Formats: sequence, structure tokens, C-alpha cells
Amino acid sequence: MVRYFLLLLVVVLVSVGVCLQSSCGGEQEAASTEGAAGCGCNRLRRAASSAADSKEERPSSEPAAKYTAAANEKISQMMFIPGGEFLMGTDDPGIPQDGEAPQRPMYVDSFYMDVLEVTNQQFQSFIKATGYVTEAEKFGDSFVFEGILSESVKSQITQAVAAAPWWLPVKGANWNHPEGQDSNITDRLDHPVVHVSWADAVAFCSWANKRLPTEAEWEYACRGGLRDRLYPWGNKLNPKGRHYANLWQGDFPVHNSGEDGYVKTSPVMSFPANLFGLHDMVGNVWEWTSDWWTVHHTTDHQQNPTGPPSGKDKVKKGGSYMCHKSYCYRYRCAARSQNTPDSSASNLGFRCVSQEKQ
Ligand SMILES: *[C@@H]1O[C@H](CO)[C@@H](O)[C@H](O)[C@H]1NC(C)=O
Ligand SMILES: [Ca+2]
Ligand SMILES: [Ca+2]
Repeated sequence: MVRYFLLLLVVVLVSVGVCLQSSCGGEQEAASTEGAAGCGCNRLRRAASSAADSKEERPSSEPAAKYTAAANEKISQMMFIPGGEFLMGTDDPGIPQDGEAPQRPMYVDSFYMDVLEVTNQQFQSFIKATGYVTEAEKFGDSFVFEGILSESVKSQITQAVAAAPWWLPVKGANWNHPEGQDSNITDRLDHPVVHVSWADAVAFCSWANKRLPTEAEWEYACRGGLRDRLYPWGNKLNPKGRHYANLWQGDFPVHNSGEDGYVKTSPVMSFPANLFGLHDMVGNVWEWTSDWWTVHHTTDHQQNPTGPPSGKDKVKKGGSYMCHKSYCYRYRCAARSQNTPDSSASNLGFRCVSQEKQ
């Protein structure tokens, strides 16, 4: 009797293991890169002007994620990133107008980097300890992807971003209420914090005795020591049919099949780490860097570059759960995008670095 029970248990465990290995989903990769720059990711300005007219199908919501013991332990861990030479950017840009090219030699010093994107729980601790008020809270609104809003919130909105009508400015949306007043973070403390502006991210990192990574540090860390690869894990999006990042599967922006398990943000650490031990370097949420934006780069060898001395936009890296090859082919280490520092959105977060072990 006991033996049969054990046998059954083994069978169940093996099935679960197989399921995790393959993520229980097929591989999907859109062929077309047309319009790959059209995600509107970089168009989030607070003075949005045109009327919202899209009434698209909304994705179903995923079950609430549990805060695992493993995540708890790893939550504020930093990984030592050994300094070295690497090739930044690419000579084969997926989105040329983003200034991904040319490929250029760099050296970065050693540093420590957060293993995970900063979570809601970590950000909540910061707010509790400091009383800090985020920019979205001061402005009274933030940009939320239409597909994750409740009907009642959507019905109150009259404006949208002209070039990207799926972005809606939602009153009361902020880190603590990611989809507006009728939402909260209770069931997603282990998800990445969103609706944080660049200054909010800087404030958090300084409080933690850390700082934002430079774009060069971020990209070096993303590549995890691999040379000339698209993704933190290699060149194939779904090796062996497995998902390595929280991205968008389906037709953007109308249907997200959630094949990778998530139609919105995922608990940090839901996908495999790269060779430096870092999770979600691409996908889940975009990550702020300290650099000002430019698309002009020198090919001279550089050491610890920090970007232009001034600018209008800050660089963000890694793409998000909203990225699909057809619209936002930016879930590559060389990919980049920009936002004004006061921007905040439902797919934009950050992680910190430091020179010394924390
Ligand atoms: C958070 O939202 C859930 C579901 O929408 C609700 O049941 C719960 O009371 C809310 N919690 C707080 C602290 O507002
Ligand atoms: Ca997803
Ligand atoms: Ca990320």
C-alpha cells in the first residue's frame, strides 16, 4: 500500500518536473519584425492628448502568486559581477533608430548587482521607513496598459497616447495601486514594483546604499559573459520549448495568450537566471539606468562609460511582459529605449547596483 503510494508520488513529481522544464507550452516566435519599434514604450508623456477609442479584448488574469521561501531568501541578494571587457551594442540592430549600433568595445569595473528586480515588498519597506512620496502619487496618475485595467477604471478615462492608444493615464495609479484605486499589491508583494519614476528609483537605491546601474553595467550584466548573443541565455528565444523570460505571446495588443505563465508581471525569479545569477534581466519589467539617452556612440574603447552629461530622456533596458517581436523587439541585451525621468508606467521598474558588498 505504502509502496504504491510512493510510486504514485514519484509519478506525480516527475510529471510536475517535466512540466516545469517545458513550461507546459509550445514555442512561439513571430516572424515579422515590421513595426517592431511601434510599441509606444517611449511615448509616455504626462500631457497625453488624443481620445481613447480602442475597445480591445482583455487578457484573463492569472492566479495570485505565492511568496516562496526561496524568493524571500534571495530577495535582497546581490551578485558579484566581475569586471571585464565586453562588446556593447550590436552591428545587427533589431531596431536601428534606437541607437543599438555600432558594436563597441568597453571595459567595466567589478560591481555588485541586485539578483532580482526591486519588488513591491522592498519598495513598501522603503516607503514605510522614509515616508517618501513617489512622482506618480504627486502627479495623481500614471500610465497603465489598457489590457490590465478593470472596466470601471477604463470607463472613466477620456485620454490616450496618440501613437499608442493602449496606454491610458489612470487617476490614482501608483506603486501601491498598480491599476488604479480599485487595485492593490497585497497579492503580489514578490512582483516587481512599477509606476516608479527615475527619481523614485534613484531615491530607493540611495536609501539602500546603492545606485542605479549605468547602461554599460546593465548590458554587461545582461550578457552574463556570453559574447555576441541576443538574449542573456543565448540566441534562441525558447530553447527546448522553455520560456526564459516573461514576455508577450499572442497578438499585441489585443490578445496575450500567457503561454509563459503570465499576462502581467510575474513574481521575480519565476524564470531562470543568466550566467551571472541574475533573473529577469530581459522581460517582466523595463529597468531604469542612470544614463541620459543618446543614439550616437563612439566606437573608441571606453572604460566605465556613464553616458552623455545631460539630456531629456533616461535610458531603460530589457523590455517587459508587454514585449512581442512584432511590436517591441526589445527583450535583447543590446536593445534600449527611453523615457522622460518623470515618466512612470505599469511595465517599468528597476534594480540597483553598488561598488561595495552590501
Ligand atoms: C486588495 O484588493 C483585494 C481584491 O481586490 C481586496 O479584497 C482587498 O481588501 C484589498 N486590500 C486592501 C488592503 O485594500
Ligand atoms: Ca508573459
Ligand atoms: Ca527586467
